[in-house]
Parts: sequence; structure tokens; C-alpha cells
Amino acid sequence: MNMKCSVILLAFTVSYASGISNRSFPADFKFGVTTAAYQIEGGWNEDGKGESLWDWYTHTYPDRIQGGTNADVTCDSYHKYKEDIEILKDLGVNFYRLSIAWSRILPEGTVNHVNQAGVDYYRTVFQLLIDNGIVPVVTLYHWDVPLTLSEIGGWTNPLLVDYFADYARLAFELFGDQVKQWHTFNEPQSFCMLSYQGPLRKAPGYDLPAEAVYQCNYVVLKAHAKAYHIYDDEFRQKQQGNISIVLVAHWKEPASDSDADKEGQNLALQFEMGLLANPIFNGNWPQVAIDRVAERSKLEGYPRSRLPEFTQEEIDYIKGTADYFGLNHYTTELVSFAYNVTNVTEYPSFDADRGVLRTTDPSWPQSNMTWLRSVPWGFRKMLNWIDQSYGHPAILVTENGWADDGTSREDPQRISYIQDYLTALLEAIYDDGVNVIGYSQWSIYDNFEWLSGYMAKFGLVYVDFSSPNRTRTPKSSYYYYQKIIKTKCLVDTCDAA
Ligand code: GBH
Repeated sequence: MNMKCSVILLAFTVSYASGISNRSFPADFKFGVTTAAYQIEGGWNEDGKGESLWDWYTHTYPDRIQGGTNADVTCDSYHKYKEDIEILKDLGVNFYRLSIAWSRILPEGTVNHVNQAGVDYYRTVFQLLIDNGIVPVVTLYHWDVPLTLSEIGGWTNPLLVDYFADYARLAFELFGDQVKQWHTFNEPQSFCMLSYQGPLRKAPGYDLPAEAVYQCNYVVLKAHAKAYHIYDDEFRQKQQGNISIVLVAHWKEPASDSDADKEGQNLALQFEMGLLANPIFNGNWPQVAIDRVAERSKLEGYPRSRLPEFTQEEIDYIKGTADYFGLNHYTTELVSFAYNVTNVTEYPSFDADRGVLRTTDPSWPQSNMTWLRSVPWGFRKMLNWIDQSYGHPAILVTENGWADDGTSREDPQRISYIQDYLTALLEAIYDDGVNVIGYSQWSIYDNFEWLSGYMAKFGLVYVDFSSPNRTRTPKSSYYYYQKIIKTKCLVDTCDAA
């Protein structure tokens, strides 16, 4: 590891002048970094690991991934975890948010066959983290469903509720003495809404009518709730941990002051965040989604709404199944109202149901991912909207980060993004009274960025993918984040908390 301490005092001084907060983070505020198994581990078929959906997808359709690449090796964290944890320790994070590859411990997805080598791997990693004073925060599902379960329909098949629940129970049994903070799913929005429809599709990459999108949300919500109740009923008392889910949304700013665009803002937020968060925090789908999808389904000749209906029992079972709000947030988009409820389409789509057009403002600083621009005030609005919509929950920011092409170890844009977004977060805490309890950067390393392959880099640490050793080298943002964690302050000196 190359730990040359680069001088970034210049960055502090420049930003301080441009409105970076000089308030201290609350004393008990927690800082972390996030990764996902498929994106960093490699070892895709080693020591008995089964094939996952993304192994299959990248191998079968290299043309759908930029550069035709895959994550067979990626950062090689399956072998390099010791070095990884040394870096985490040096960085000084309070927690490390990582995920378990389901098919590494259950090669076929089902609990009749447990792969002991996979269990040993995660137990070793969790123990090393604990020994180094780093809290493991573990996601059970970050998009890599075992291929066998994908082939029977994946998250559109209600059987997955029980398969996921079995896997979750096993994980609590195997790792619950080490892991005290669990997330069931990472961003159902991303794998339900971006896998079954639209031009740029994540695995399995089908193009199906909107039913698939809703059915996926429906199954995932039930699977999440079942895992939550298993933890609550069978493990919580003994293990004393907590459990939640990670949801994502870009902030939606109305493109104009018109009432129509304000309605568009509401639709976009409810169809993206609300579809998942409302059942968990308030009970049932958002009413606007129930009404709109029912009406449109009827006009399109369906015998019933394509949004599945929850029974009262299911509503009660799902409601209240999160110990806090896990939020991934990166950016903001502009929305304008596009489709009246009566404006039916020939091929019913989730997009038309949601009924908005999404654009961006070209003046917002652009990363090297088309969807990601720096809009820190949108983060503050998002935090406030969650606070107001879901009953003032504690919010853990489970991901936030900036992409560049990764060619330079000097990354002043990433530093600015962190300064600006954390300033917005401090404003939400101190000026607006939002209960934000922690923050995690995506990501510690440059890694495999799904459809973008290795073309987009989110790391605080550069990884040399051309060397067999996958050499890790901290970027200037790494040292800046290290300083924030140490001083709880974004600038040289802060006011006391
Ligand atoms: C996170 O999702 C993921 O959890 C993580 O695995 C990933 O590496 C990281 O972001 C960086 O991308 O092209 O207009 O359809 C971020 C949220 C939501 C961002 C969906 C991309 C697609 C926008 N993602 N979005 S679009």
C-alpha cells in the first residue's frame, strides 16, 4: 500500500472560503465506507461458490457491460481482505458496510447445501474488522441472487420470500455473534425498476411490462419483512443488534413553479422512494400509486390493477420493519409532469405510470456518470422530505459518492463533492432538526461499476486493475476523509459541537 501523505491543505482553504460548514459533527455521529460483494470480491467460482446472476450476466452478455468486462477478479478482496482491513483501520472509519455474496455461502441459494469455505471467509473478515475496532454493517442482498433462484423468476417469484428468509435466518445464526447491524436489501428500486424495463437494463436485463416492476417490489417487501420478523422474534434478544433496509432516491426538483410540475415531483418521489418506504414506515403503497395504477390499468383493459394489492394482514406485517432509515443518495434531477392518468400507452410501463419526464440542469457539476451531478441542496431537501414523510426516523446515510475516470490520484472534485454534501448534511441536522446518525462513502476502492464496468471510479483508494496484485493507492480524497473522521470537522478548525 502506498501511503504517501499528499498535501491537501490547499483544498481546505479554498473550500472554506466557498461556504463549507465549520460546525462539528455530533459526538456520536458515525463515519463509514461501503462496498458490495460482487463489485469487490472476485473469486467468483472459488472454494465452492455458486454462480450468481451477475456472474452469468457479465459472462453471457459482455456487450452490455462497458469494455466487455466482469467482476471475476475485480479488486480481489476475496484474497486481499487483510490489506483491505489495514486500509480501513488507517482511514479510521467507525463502520464498514459490506455485503455477503449469497451464493458464496449457499451455492444453489437454498439452505440444504452450505458452503463452509464461504462461511469461514466471512467469519474471518468480520472478526478481523471487530479486532480492529471497525463495526461490520452487513447487507444480505446487494443484487447478486444465486443463478438457480434467478432462473425460477428471481424477485418476481413469490417463492423467493421464503428462500430469502431461510438465507437470512442462516446468516443470523452463523454470524449474529459478530454482526450487530444488518440490512436486508440494497436499493430494491435499482434491481426492481432498472432490471425489468427500460433501455439500460441491469441483470437479468429483461424487457417486461410494468407488472414485473411491481411484482418485484411486492416480493422484496415481503421478503424484507419476513427477515425482519425472524430477527425480531428469534435473534434480537440474544444478539442485541438492529436491522433495516437501504433505499435510494435522487431528489426530485420540479422543473417549473407550475402546479403540474409540483404534482410531477410528488409522483416521482412516491413512485421511487414511496413505493418501498411507505409500506415499511407508514403502511401500504402510497395512495397516489394505488389510485393511479388502478385507473390506468382499467383504461388499458386489465381486469385488475397491475399493482398487487396487500391484504390488511400484510400491511400490518410489513409496517414498522426498519429500526432506522438507510438512505443511499447521490444526486438530484428535474421533473416535469408528463402523463395524465388517462394518457394510456400501448405498452404499459412503469415510466408512464409514474408519469413524469426527468432531466437535469446542465449548470450542475457533472461526474463521469450521466446520472450523477453534484447538487448538495438536493441532499438537504431529500433528508427533510424523508424526515417529514416517514415520522422523523433516525437516518443512516448508507451511500453517497462521486465518480470520475479514475486516472488521477488527485481528485479535488471528489473532495468538493464530499465537502458540499456533508455541509448540506450538517445543515439538515442543525438547522432543520433531521436526525442523521451517520454517513458512509461509496466507495473505499475503485471497483466494478455494474453496466459501466471499470469506466467509472468511485474510490477514495485507487486500484491498479492492470496489476495482478491489484495495488491499492489512496487518493487525496482518502486523506481528506481521514481528516474529517478524526476531527469531526470539514475545515481546519470547527466550532465546538
Ligand atoms: C449505488 O446505486 C449502488 O448501491 C452501488 O452498487 C453502485 O456502485 C453505486 O450506487 C454507484 O453507482 O441511468 O437514469 O436509470 C446508486 C443509485 C440508482 C444510480 C439508479 C444509478 C440509474 C439512473 N443508482 N441510477 S438511470
